[in-house]
Amino acid sequence: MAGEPQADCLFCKIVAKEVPATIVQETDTTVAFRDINPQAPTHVLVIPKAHYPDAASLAAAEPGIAADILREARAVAVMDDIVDKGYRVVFNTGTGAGQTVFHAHAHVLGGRGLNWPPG
Ligand code: D5M
Repeated sequence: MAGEPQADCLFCKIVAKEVPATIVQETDTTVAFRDINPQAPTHVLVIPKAHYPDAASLAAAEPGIAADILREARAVAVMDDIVDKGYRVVFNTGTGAGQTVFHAHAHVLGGRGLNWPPG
């Protein structure tokens, strides 16, 4: 069923604490943890506890939780003191855009200058 944990999903296992992660924030609906392969001094993933394969399907089914993700992304930036310098929130959506884990997640990146356009 939509939103239910998936047995073969890495991020569902992080939500369930079956796989360790450096969790920095947790709410009723979201978990934020440091990316295992950081691309910037701050590189945190904010995910819904519910399983949706990407941000678009999350927003369609649970717009309130999608808003929670954006609010928590900002809270990460405040926590890591990167708001003044600027930071980026990225939802890779689809294999062609670089998505490798098919549980919706926002990348929160900052702490260094970020180029545009991204690669
Ligand atoms: O982003 C998926 C991201 O997930 C990628 O930047 C690596 C990260 N990742 C993968 N496994 C882990 C674990 N175990 N802990 C923390 N971070 C992890 P995508 O946009 O799908 O390419």
